[in-house]
Amino acid sequence: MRHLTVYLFILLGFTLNGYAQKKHFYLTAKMNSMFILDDGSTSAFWGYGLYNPSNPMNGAARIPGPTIEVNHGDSVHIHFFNNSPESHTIHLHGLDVNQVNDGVPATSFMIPQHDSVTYKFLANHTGTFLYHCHVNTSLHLAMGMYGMVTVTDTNNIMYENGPRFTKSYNLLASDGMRSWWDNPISPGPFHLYEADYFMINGQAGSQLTEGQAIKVNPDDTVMIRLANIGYSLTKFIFPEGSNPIAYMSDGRKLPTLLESDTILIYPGERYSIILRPIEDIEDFITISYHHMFNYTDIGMNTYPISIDFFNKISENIDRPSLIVYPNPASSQITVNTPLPANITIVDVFGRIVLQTFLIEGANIVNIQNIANGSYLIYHDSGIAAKLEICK
Ligand SMILES: [Cu+2]
Repeated sequence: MRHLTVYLFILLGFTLNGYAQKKHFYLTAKMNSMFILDDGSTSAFWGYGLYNPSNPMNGAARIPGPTIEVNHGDSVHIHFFNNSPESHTIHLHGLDVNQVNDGVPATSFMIPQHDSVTYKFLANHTGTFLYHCHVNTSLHLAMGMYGMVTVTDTNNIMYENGPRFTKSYNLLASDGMRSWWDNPISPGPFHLYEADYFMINGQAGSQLTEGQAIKVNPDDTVMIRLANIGYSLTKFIFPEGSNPIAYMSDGRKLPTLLESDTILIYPGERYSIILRPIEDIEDFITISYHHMFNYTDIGMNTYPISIDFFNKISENIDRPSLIVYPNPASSQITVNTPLPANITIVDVFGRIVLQTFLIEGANIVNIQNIANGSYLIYHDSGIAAKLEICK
């Protein structure tokens, strides 16, 4: 009977786990690849690509390597085939893997030319991770051997009891040194690496076009996975009113939410943010790249973002503003509204903490029962304001 109970628990566990399954990826490494730079010229690089398992020699590489997208609970198998003269590995950066699957040559093994291996791991944490080659890392990574790993909950929840999102985007920052790309045979010494080409998702400058814009429609809750696999410190600066909130870093929930329009990301770090916009925006996220020793500004990219926050009613009114004071507030606020309507106070998790009807003009709203923290006040007409509660 006890055995049956254990068996039932295991069975139940698998059922509750939902859609967990085996996911297979076929990744190759290539060294004689070419890609197009922002100025229209081409450059050599080394990188990862997908191959068809029926013909491992056919894969083509790209910068960054293909994103390994899996669901929480999946058992992930990466079948790696090295189609290049140098030895390589796949190091699963930030993922809980055992030593044999870690891709660090000193503690596991390298994959020589035309050899293959299957790296395996269980995607037991949602979040944003990276992978890169760990052979002569300074050179192989700078040559382009990296990519992103995303682990997503099937219900689009960031983590257990975390916020829900409806849409997500990935922004992977990286850099390169053109003289190394042109002549990878004698790049050293490694400390002379000076990045002079800066990318987001393998593209730079004018290659980052409107077509790739982050688009937020009125019903969207957008998550953005930010990561840096370059050798520079990156600074992501969001337009005012887009209201990014970082909930996770390095594949784990942050102990304190980070609410800032500027997010600093050091090499190897990742942040998962959700946008809680309070206005319409047609602008850019600015990504600046800084030297790791002296923090000088060495590069910049802009990534288009388009937020359609206002609902239909608001299109007919003359974009009035919602005035809230005092702010920060402790026990009550005055909300000055141009139109009679409902207001909804929402916390950073998107949970409604108060909803009340307001008349035109000044209204006093009691907030005594709301805990300290940051909130957004949405007005039915489509306007909104930030509110800090501090008792
Ligand atoms: Cu390598």
